[in-house]
Amino acid sequence: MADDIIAVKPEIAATARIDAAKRAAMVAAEAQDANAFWRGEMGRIAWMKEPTKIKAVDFTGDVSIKWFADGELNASVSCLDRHLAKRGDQVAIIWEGDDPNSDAKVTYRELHARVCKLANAMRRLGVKKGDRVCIYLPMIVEAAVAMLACARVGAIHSIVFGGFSPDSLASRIQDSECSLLITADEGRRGGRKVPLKANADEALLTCPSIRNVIVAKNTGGAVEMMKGRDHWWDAITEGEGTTCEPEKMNAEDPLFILYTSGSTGKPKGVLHTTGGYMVWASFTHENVFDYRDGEIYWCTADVGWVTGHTYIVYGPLANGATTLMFEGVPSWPDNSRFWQVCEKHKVNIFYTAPTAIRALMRDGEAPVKKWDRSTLRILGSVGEPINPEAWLWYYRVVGDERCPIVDTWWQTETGGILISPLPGAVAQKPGSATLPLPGVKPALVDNEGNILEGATEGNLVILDSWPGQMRTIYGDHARFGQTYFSTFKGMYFTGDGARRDADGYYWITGRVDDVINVAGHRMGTAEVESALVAHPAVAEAAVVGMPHDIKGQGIYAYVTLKAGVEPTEPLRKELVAWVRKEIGPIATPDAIQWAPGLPKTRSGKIMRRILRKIAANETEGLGDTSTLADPGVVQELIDNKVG
Ligand code: 6R9
Repeated sequence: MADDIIAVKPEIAATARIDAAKRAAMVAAEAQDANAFWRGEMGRIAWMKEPTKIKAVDFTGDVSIKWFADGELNASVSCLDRHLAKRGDQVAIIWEGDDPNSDAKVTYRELHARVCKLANAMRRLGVKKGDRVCIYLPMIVEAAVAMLACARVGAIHSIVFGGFSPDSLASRIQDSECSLLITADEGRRGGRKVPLKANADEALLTCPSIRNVIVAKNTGGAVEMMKGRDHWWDAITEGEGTTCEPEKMNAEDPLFILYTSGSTGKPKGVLHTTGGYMVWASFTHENVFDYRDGEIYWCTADVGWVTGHTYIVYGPLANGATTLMFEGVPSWPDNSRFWQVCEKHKVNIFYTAPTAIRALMRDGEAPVKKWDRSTLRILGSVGEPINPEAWLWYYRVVGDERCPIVDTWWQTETGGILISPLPGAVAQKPGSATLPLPGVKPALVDNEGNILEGATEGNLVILDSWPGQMRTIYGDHARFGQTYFSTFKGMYFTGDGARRDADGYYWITGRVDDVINVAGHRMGTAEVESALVAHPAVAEAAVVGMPHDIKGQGIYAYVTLKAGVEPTEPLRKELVAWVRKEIGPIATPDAIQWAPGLPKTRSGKIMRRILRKIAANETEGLGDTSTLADPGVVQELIDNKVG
């Protein structure tokens, strides 16, 4: 089944922006002269001063990545101003609320005015170019307005997902010393309320850099407002004008920071700059989704993740698209919500995560089939490997075998899609992200960094830069080089493993580092471990991913309690709740096993390889355990495996 090939249908190739011949020509042109190729693509965004320099990249030494370095622009102009003449009255954002009876449409002209009003208010509060602004908002139009208003005044936004805890919010604000926080009274998800302002108040107890807070009224729930610090959005923007001079930004000035998990330490502030990111967002959104004027495009991600940044806001708006923003969840009020929204708003392009597909698959075809999906043309997948079974269900049941599926592999660090089929050009294989986009040069290397040829499996690296690549880790350029360019000298290391088949297709096999992917959300096992050991009853903890039918991976924690503490069911529940509170609900452990001891080498290193195998019930081939300080603990853990 995994070897199925679904050829590009002739009628799709005939009308697509890119067919196989065009793709081949693009790949060849970029390989021959990258500068000329990207000079040809840079006109897809609006420049105040056109760049004369295109690519200046060095993956060695201190690592320096620059694109369009002498160009000047403002990202909000590409997303708003330049569309006004032609599409001022076109809907830019369709907002669909958590409550199926609430929705809204915002035209490009209205969006431009709202962005300018907020940008003016921000300037009045003293926000200047280069300042960091934290955004902690639910999926409401204000989130897009806040992002673009930051871009307008040259402030660097740092969005923190609304599901994160006060602690997680605080550490992100502290790391980049944000001076302004933009939040809402409450969020809504699946019929429940999320106390965003209350969380923010708690976080701000330890965030002295924040001078002002702007609060959007969303649910109308009661919140505390601190005099002098907190301002209602409506009040502070009320008297402001609907035009605002855009700050002139250099192409390499930062656009945003987004924190993401790595294998060690605290989350890293991934920094993206303006010119290259915008070109990449526009290029990939248009070509991967074969976007056509007038189409309704829906990406179900949250703006708190990179997918929301690039494929709800910057890419679609740069391309003058109508982008749908959804506040709710796929399972509420019932499990046909996605398809009901597709019918209601006549969605043409639908982009979601495998975890959602797997969850909906369980309920069979009826909830899908009862809604009209005839407007759908392209389906997309992102966030984790999609298993062939889920792929085929998506293809057959949701897309009626009519819509190509683009399985898009990329990362927060890559800014946009790197490996994906182009719907009119590349035959699909269920479960494979297929081939790199023009200009992207993946390779597989062994653990010594030797490049492997042909059909093989190895560590996925990218050999050369593309415009949307991250430029640094905020405030820690040394860690940037260390994390991404030192494992395999002179290559960008993705942290993923992959297989390449005889057709050159890539099959991502998952992370090869200590990052786990739970329902498409990236998490460092180290973060969950440090949350656990912060509990007074816990002496030591080791966290690994375990296979999970719906979420892809679940969180499995081995916990050693302090001497004299009894392992009880109430304590287990308390620890689960503790981690949720420390990090956020996405980090809820699926299993906690009491471990009187953990398998360690004689030098004291926890043997995670063994713990992963036990959690996955793969206890046959545990490999050599003779080097363990105490080989007896392994059998103990196997005998007491949870679930
Ligand atoms: C965009 C995003 C990145 C990690 C990445 C990989 C996994 C994403 C995938 C995929 C297989 C795909 N991943 N897309 N694995 N097939 N189509 O998800 O960014 O949150 O940074 O996660 O997600 O493991 O390394 P991010």
